[in-house]
Amino acid sequence: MNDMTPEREERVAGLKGLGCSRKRVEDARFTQGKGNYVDDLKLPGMLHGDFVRSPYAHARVKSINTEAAMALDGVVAVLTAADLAPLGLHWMPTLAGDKQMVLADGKVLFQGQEVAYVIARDRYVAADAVELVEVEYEELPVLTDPFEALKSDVVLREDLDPAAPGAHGPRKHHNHIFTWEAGDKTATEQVFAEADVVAEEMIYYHRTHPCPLETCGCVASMDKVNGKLTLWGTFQAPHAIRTVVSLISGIEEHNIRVISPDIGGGFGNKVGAYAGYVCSVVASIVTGQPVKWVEDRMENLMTTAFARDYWMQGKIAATKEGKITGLWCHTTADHGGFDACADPTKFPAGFMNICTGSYDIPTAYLAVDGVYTNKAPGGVAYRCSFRVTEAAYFIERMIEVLAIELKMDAAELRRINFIRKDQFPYQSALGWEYDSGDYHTAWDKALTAVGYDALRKEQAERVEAFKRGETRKLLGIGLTHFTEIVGAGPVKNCDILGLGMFDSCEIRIHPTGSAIARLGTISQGQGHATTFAQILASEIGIPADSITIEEGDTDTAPYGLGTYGSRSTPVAGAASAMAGRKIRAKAQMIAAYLLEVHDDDVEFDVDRFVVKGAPERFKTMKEIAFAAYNQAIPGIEPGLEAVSYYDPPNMTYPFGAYICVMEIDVDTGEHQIRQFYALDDCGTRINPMIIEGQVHGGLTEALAIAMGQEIAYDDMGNCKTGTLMDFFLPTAWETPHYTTDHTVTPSPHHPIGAKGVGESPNVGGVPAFSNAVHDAFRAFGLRQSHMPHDHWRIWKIADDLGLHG
Ligand code: PCD
Repeated sequence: MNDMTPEREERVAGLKGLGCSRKRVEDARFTQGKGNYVDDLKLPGMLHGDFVRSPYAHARVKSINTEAAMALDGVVAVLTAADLAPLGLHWMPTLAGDKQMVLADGKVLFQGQEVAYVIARDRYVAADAVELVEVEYEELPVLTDPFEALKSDVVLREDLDPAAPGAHGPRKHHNHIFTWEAGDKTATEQVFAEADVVAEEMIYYHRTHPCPLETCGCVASMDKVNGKLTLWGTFQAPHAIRTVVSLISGIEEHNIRVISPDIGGGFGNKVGAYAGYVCSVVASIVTGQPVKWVEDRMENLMTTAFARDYWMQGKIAATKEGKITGLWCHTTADHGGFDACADPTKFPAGFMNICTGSYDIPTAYLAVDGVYTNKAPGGVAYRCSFRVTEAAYFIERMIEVLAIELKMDAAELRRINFIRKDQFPYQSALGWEYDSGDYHTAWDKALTAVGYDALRKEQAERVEAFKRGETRKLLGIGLTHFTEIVGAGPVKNCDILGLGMFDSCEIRIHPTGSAIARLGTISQGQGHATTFAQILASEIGIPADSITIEEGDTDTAPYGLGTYGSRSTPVAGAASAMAGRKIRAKAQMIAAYLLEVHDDDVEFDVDRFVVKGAPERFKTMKEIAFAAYNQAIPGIEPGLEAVSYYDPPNMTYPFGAYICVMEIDVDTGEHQIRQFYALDDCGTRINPMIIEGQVHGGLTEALAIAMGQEIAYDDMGNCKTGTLMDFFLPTAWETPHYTTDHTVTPSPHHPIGAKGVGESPNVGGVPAFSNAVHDAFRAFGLRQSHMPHDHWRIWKIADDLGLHG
C-alpha cells in the first residue's frame, strides 16, 4: 500500500497532516481583532478589583485605614488580610510547597506586594480608591543580595520556624529555603584533584521576566443560586487551577468551571496562582457579582513571577587534550520573598541537573541553595523547561571558559566531547536518560553553513587591524550546542502539587465524518488548533480542516496539566496520536464488517480501510463514521469516540546548534548581528512553518535577555525596571534576520517521534548571543562578563580591558 500514485499523493495532501506547513487556523480571528481575551469579557453587573501595593521592599504594616476609600462613590468593598483570615485565605500555598501572603499579613517582603484589594463599580473608581487607602509602614532592613541574606541577622520570613525543615528538606539559616543536590560529590572532587586542567568561573544568569503582551488577569463569577463558580483567566494550566481553587476554597470541584479564553502569550508567566485570582474569587463570593481583575504593565513586571536569578559557581575539569572529565556546579538561587517557583515537586531547582548539556561528562555534581530576599517571588520557566535555560547557559559558558584555558578552538572542544550517536539512549552523570540525538551531524552542518573556518580567519585579521588602529569594530563568533529536556513528564517522577504530569486528548467523530478533539493543554499563541489537528489527520484519515481543536474549558476538556515546559507536543501530542489510534482500531472493525471480511484482512491507507490485496474494495473514514452512527453492528457500540490519558515513558531531548556572528563597536558598546544561524532538531516535525515561527519568537526573546532585558533592584529593594521604558522588549527594529535549519532525529518513545521545540530557541539563543559578545573580546583576555550585555556593559568590558586607549 505504500506506492505513491498521484491519486494517493493527492489524498495525503488533502489531509494537511504531519509535515505540512498548514496555515494557522487561529490567525483568521487573531489578525482581524476577533480574539477573545479575558479583558474582552463584560458581564452584567461586573465589578472591578485593584490592589493597594507596598512601596517598600521590607516593612512592617502598622495599620490600614480604608475609611476614605470606602466613602468614595462606587466603592463596594476593600479587603485586607483581616477580612481573609477568618476564611483561612490570607495566605495561599505556592507551587513550590511554600506559602505566600495573599494580602499583607503584618509585614511586606517585596516592593509591590499586595496589601489591600479594592472592589468598585468601575476600573477608574477602583484606581482612585486605591490612592485613598492609608497604610502606615515601619521600614525594615532590606536584603537584595542572596549571599548577604544567608549571612544576615535580619529574618525575612518570621512566619517560619527557622529550625524546622522546609518543603525540600533541612534549612541552614533563617533566610535559606533548601539545598538540592544531584550527582556524586566525592567522585567529582576526586576527578578535580587529579585533573590536568581545571577552569573555574562564576556564571550569573540575571533576573528577568516573561512580560507577555497580555498581562495576567481573571474574571470570577459566583452564581449563588446554582452554587457554581466560573473563573475565566489567563491560565496556562486551567485544570490545575480548578483543583487548587477547590482545595483552598472548599468549593467542590464539579462546581468550579475554569476557562482559559484566548491568551496573549504565556511564556511561563501564567502558570502559577496569584493573589489577584484569590481576591477576585473571594470578592465575587462576598458581593454576589462577577469581579474582574486585570493587572497593568507595572504590576506585571514588578509583582508577577520573575525568571532566572541564578548565581552559578562552576568548575570544569579536562585532560590536556581537551576531553572533559568532570563538572561541578554550586548555584545560589534568589527566590525573593516567597518560594513560588513553578517546578515539578521533586525538582526544587527544576531540571538544572541537565547542566552536563550535550557532552559526555562522566562525573558531575550539582548543588543548589534556594534563598529568600526582598524581591518579588516567582522563579518561572520563562520559555524554559524548568531551569534548563540556566543549565544550558552555564555549560555553554563553561565550555568557552575551558576553551580559553586550553587555548583551544571552542568548536573543536565541543566536537570532541559530544555524546556520540551510538551512545543513545545515553545515561547522564546527573541522572537523566537522553532519548536520542545526533550532535556531530548537526554541528558539522552548522559550521559548514556559516563558513566557520573563514569566519575565524576574518576574526583574526580583524584583531590585527584593530591593533594597528585601522578599525574600532571587533568580530564575535557565538557558538552554542544545546540539549533540552522537555515533555514533563513521566508521572512516576513529575508532579505538580501531587498531580501527575500526564496529558490527554478526547476525540469525537461526528456522523458526517468531521470531528472535534479536546485536550488538557492550552495554546497561548503556539498554534495548537492548527497542529494537533494535523497529528489527528494523519492518524485517523480525516482532513485537518474537518477537525476542531478545543482547549481550556475544564467543563468539557479532559483533565490535563496544561501548556508550559514545551510539554504539549511530547505529552498531549502523544495523547492525540494514541486517541487517534483507538479511533482507528474501532474504525477497522466497522470497515471489516461493512466489507464482510475479517478484521485482519483490512488495512489503513491514508483516509480509508482497504481489503488487503484488493485495493478496489475499501471504505473511507467518512463512510465508516456514518456507519458508526446508523448501523447496528453486532458486538460494537454505536458512535466513534476515544479518549487517551498519556503518561510518557521518558522526556524528549530536542537539541540544536546555533551560531551568532556579531560586530561590536568598542567605543559605543553597540552591537550588530551580522548573521544568526539556528539549526533545531525536534524529531518529527508536525508543521515546519509553525516551527520556524516558534524559533523566530524564541530567538528574539533570547536576544532580549542576553542583550538588555533585566529586572533590577536598587539597594533599598526598589524595582528599577517596572516599565517598558526600562525593561527591554525588542521590536522589529532591534530584531536581526535569522536563518533556520534542521535535522530530524525522532524520539524513539513518542508515538509519532516528535519532541518539543517552543523553548529551544530561547535555551540555545541566550548562550549564542552571549558567547558572541565574549568571543569578540577573547583575543584581549576576556573570560567572563555578566549579562545583560547592554551597550553600557559592553563599553565597560572594552574599557576594563584598556581598549579605549
Ligand atoms: N511543533 C511542531 N513540531 C514539533 C514540535 C512542536 O510543529 N516537533 C509545534 C507544536 O505543535 C506547537 C508549537 O510547535 O504548535 C510548540 O510546541 P511545543 O514545543 O510542544 O510547546 P507547547 O507546549 O505547545 O508550548 C509551550 C511553549 C512554551 S513553554 C513557551 S514559554 C512559549 C512557546 O511555547 N510560549 C509561547 N512558544 C510560544 N509561542 C507563542 N506564540 N506564545 C507563547 O506564549 Mo513556558 O515553560 O510557559 O515558559
